[in-house]
Amino acid sequence: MAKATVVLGVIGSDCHAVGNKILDYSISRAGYNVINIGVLSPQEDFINAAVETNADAILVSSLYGQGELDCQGLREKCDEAGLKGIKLYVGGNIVVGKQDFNEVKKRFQKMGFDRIYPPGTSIETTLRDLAEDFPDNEE
Ligand code: B12
Repeated sequence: MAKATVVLGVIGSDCHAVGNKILDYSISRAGYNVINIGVLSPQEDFINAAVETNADAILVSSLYGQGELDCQGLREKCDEAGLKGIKLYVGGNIVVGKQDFNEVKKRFQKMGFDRIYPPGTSIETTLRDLAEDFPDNEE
């Protein structure tokens, strides 16, 4: 495998930009090919970017509390677009308020997400999981 390609963005009507910039910088520096579609991104933009770049993973951020609605159907749309088996990660503040994260995780797993992160997930955790999922990534 050459460099793994990851599509990164903030889904829906969400304009929180700081985490997105940090993820872009850190994941790029760690040797991945990052396609950053930025904030305010509809599901279709994630999918089109992943198809165009033959991506290995989609990393969705959601901070403003509407993540559960915004992420509905993303896995099915990926399948329809020929992105069967693409890794789907989601993180940020993905639900409204403070909820039992185990329950939140189960709901997002049911929606087809492979990795689901609680608020405040560190860059180190993100990079460790990427390295685990893409062990052959070449820097
Ligand atoms: C700054 C900020 C804003 C700014 C954003 C400016 C900008 N353009 O970026 C402004 C003032 C515009 C704003 C607006 C709103 N905000 Co605001 N905002 C924040 C605040 C204070 C900080 C966010 C931030 O930058 N964090 C720093 C970065 C580095 O951290 P991060 O984004 O969490 O990302 C890190 C990790 O989470 C992780 N990560 C993130 N995504 C992913 C994805 C994956 C796959 C992985 C692996 C990891 C990962 O890695 C990142 C880097 O370390 C938070 C509170 C907080 N302390 O988090 C509230 C907060 C996110 N906002 C909140 C809300 C409600 C809003 C508004 C809806 C308020 C309103 N009623 O208008 C609006 C939404 C506007 C919109 N359309 O998006 C709530 C969300 C609550 C919820 N989820 O239930 C929060 C949590 C505040 C709160 N405690 O209530 N906000």
